[in-house]
Amino acid sequence: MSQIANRDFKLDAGRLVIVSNRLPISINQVDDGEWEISPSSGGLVTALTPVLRDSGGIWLGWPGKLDSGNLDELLAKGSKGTGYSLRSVILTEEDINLYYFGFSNEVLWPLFHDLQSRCNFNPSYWQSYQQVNSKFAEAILHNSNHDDYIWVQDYHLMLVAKSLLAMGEERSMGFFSHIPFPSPDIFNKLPWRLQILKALLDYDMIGFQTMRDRNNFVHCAEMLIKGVQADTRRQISTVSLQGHETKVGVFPISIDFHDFSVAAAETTVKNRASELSNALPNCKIILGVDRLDYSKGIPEKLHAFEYALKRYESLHGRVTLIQIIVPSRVDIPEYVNLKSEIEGLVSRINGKYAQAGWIPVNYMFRNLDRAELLAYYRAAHIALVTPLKDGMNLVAKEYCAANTDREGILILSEFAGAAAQLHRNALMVNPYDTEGVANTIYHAYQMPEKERQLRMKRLRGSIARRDIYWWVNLFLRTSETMEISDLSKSGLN
Ligand code: GDG
Repeated sequence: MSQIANRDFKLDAGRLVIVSNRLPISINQVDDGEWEISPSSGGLVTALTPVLRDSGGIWLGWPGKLDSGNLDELLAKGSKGTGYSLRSVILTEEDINLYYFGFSNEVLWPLFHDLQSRCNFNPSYWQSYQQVNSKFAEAILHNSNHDDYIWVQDYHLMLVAKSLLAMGEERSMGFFSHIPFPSPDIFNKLPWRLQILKALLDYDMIGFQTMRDRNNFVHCAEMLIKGVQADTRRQISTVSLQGHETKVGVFPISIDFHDFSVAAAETTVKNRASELSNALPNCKIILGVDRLDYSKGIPEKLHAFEYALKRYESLHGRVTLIQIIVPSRVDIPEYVNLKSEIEGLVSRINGKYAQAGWIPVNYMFRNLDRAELLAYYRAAHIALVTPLKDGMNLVAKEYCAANTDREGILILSEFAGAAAQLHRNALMVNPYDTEGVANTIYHAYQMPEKERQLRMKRLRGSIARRDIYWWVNLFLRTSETMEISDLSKSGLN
């Protein structure tokens, strides 16, 4: 299987140092006041673990809000058995408010998702963003040496390479952007656009999720920075400024396909999926799983579902939308308003269309455990993944991986990064087109088994070939010495 072949990467020399806003751990205070720590178990952590372990690597980030005198001891416990160590960057309450909630989530997040009217360009956020990026650079300086490869994750930390250089230090550094990169028209609105672009060019390599993002970045650099030279003729572009060359490539992130597929096939998950289906007799399940975020297009999805019920009476009593929303950033007023808007829409739809024995929208606002999530994926006839803009969207890939009986249909927004890879076999929609999404729901509802199976088989094949291990290997290999000819063999094009 290709996913096994994807697991064989080793760094040539030095250690791998992963840097992210949060450490991959969860910390809870138990009844007696003691802190309990456990490693997180996402696909990214699983895929990075072998390379981190083989190189004796380090993961560096903010441990979260905790008040423990024994942080080092706690972190040693948290990484026990993983083969790598955890190092903390301590952030104050003010850092979190200004750098994280402020600059990262009220400036960069909305702007990079093309939602500039939601931005709050508060200058004190920018000050804090610079200071916190310097804190991360200092932590890298103290915890790494010249042979190490430093891989920085995501939009919270775009200035880290620059901050390190300002300290007179150099490291080999790569950056991966999990979120989209906007077009020049939108990026230009950022008051600190030049500083951010130039700082990104201090990395040796930058990875984006899609060609769209990479092209946007290169266009922004060419338009805004005097003296920049870009070469985009090859799979991996280069952007040079004042003698420093940055490789810029496309590395679509993925999931541990094999693991999802095997876990979804377990008897307990299968039985739970049957229970969920049996609880809704004669009904096809349409599933939405989204973090509470305005970029995910949840109200737009509900409008489209409502429109489908209005236009196609034959759907009444025959489909149920199960919408799972994972609580997120609930300290930000915009997210609280979004939650109220969603709840208002759910109650309007149910108030209008519910009949004895049938509720059109089943709404959950909570975290499900993994087995329960897999059971929902398995039970769903249709997944409705309609972000207004998304770096990738892993839910789309997870749904397919869990669909071991190949019966399901993926309806996917053309503005999700995943669309670049999955558009041929998913049903593609424009999430702003209420009528179009409603028609696609009806089309999916009626799709014959043979077509469903063929589409799902192809979706699964393409996700299995380019799983999370493929992603880690491709990024790290490219950052070392990989030649362009090798890249085409790796299936990026
Ligand atoms: C950012 C980018 C990019 C969801 N509900 C539950 C649950 N989840 C898990 C899913 C999935 C993850 O959360 C959501 O990932 P997404 O990719 O959909 O979205 P973001 O959180 O916005 O992630 C995104 C990603 O980074 C990676 O680069 O794809 O575009 O925005 O893995 O499974 N997990 C559990 N219970 C739930 O109820 N256990």
